[in-house]
Amino acid sequence: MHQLNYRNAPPRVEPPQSIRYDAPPNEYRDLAPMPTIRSFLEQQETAPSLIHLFEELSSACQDIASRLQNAHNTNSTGVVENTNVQGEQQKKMDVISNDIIKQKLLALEAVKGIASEEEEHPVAGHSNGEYYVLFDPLDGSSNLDINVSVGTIFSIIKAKPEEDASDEQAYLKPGHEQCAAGYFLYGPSTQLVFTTGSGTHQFSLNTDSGEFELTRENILIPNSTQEFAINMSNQRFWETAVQEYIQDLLLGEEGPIQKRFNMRWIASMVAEVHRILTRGGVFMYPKDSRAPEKPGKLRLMYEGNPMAFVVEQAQGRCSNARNNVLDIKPSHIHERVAIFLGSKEEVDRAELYHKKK
Ligand code: AHM
Ligand code: MG
Repeated sequence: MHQLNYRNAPPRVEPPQSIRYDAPPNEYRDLAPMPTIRSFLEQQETAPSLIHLFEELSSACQDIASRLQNAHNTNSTGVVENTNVQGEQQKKMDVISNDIIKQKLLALEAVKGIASEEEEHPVAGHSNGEYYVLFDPLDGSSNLDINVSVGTIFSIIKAKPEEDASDEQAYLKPGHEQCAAGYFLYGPSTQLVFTTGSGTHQFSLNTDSGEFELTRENILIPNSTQEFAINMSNQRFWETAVQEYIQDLLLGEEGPIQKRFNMRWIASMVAEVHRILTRGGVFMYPKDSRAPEKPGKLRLMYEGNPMAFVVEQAQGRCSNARNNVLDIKPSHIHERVAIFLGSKEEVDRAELYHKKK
């Protein structure tokens, strides 16, 4: 019988500060058994109720992963008739994924309530539950029809006994109050990346055993980068500070930043964040003038806060260009936020361009 000895695995070496295109090696591949979510969280002395919640969420997302694999065979791609609360076209898989997670979580005694990007209002669960779970069931779903990676993003916060879980006020806590957050990435393989406040870790679904197994521990985002991600087609709608920052990135070694930059845009936030956790980079979805009443496209509670927690625990940064996203006091459950996330040096620099204005 092999002992669980991943704590003795070789220490993680910070990747070089240049662009790297290879994923770091899996330091745990020769261990048997490989650490599972449960064994890993037990080592971290995570509360049993939270471990159980993680396992149930993982099983829901495993279900979503297999439905995605058959989505083109089962006529589950494409859109449904109605739009969601934010007036956006819902994909069939948005609705299916939302229902799978909602049903699984509301069955748990530990869950006091849920809030979803696809639900107009939060839904109360067990009155004695300890946690609220907020989630974007299928982020980047416009990529589904073209078979590009999508993901589920989640944020877990502690609930208080006196709170009313059907009232959104109970959920409106700043991101630094999250007790766990992460995402499931449905790509060539299904991966779970999360933090409970002590580092950011990656598990990969072993489709033979049906287990998520630890494949990277204590992920570190390099401080500097030569890669950025932004939807350039919105350029004319950006604020001047963003215009100037991107222009200087494009000037490369001939501009004030004196470095050549590469650009990527997958239009799937989970995949972009995953790339940044793998080789560094900066991802931006700034405020723009297309919808002046909204401070950005992405949602604070389902996208900004959880990704900010994951990235900060990997030594990166996440800002709305003025403040740390985790410090924002939300005022609305579906609130939008501008996002500048990733390698610290570039997020700092983006903030500096805004301060100068
Ligand atoms: P969604 O939650 O409706 O899927 O929207 C979020 C997605 C992100 O995954 C991605 O970064 C962004 O929207 C893409 O936006 P754009 O359509 O401007 O490329
Ligand atoms: Mg989303």
